[in-house]
Amino acid sequence: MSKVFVASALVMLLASPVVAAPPAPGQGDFAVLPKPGRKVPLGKDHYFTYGFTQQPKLGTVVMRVEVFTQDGKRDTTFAIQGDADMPSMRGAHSSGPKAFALSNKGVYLLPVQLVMPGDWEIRFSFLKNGQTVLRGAYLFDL
Ligand SMILES: [Cu+2]
Repeated sequence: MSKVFVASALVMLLASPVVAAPPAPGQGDFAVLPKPGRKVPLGKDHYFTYGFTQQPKLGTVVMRVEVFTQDGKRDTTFAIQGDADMPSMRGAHSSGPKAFALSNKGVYLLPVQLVMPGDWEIRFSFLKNGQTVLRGAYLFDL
């Protein structure tokens, strides 16, 4: 890895925007999402937040997504899918795309199986009226 690459990667990290970044190598058309807890634009009229309900650990963890209109009203009209996998062993533990379930409070929830330590990725697909609005990936280490 060259010094120039490291320096430019560091600059990109420090200047990381709130909007989803362009896809990283190996991410297909899934944009790399901002950190959990941030507001992420979702189409023109919505944003969402996401994050695990607890610090992730080996076993079953729950990913939580909340969607809001730009003026802050909760929106439950999207269909959201999540697919967990390890990028370094693509396909070895893939859950395949699974639908998030809507809780009574209008929170989207998805149980995720984290079966070994290492690098993980959750790919989110947001659909509205059958159309894909956003595809984003959350990368983290366990
Ligand atoms: Cu693995």
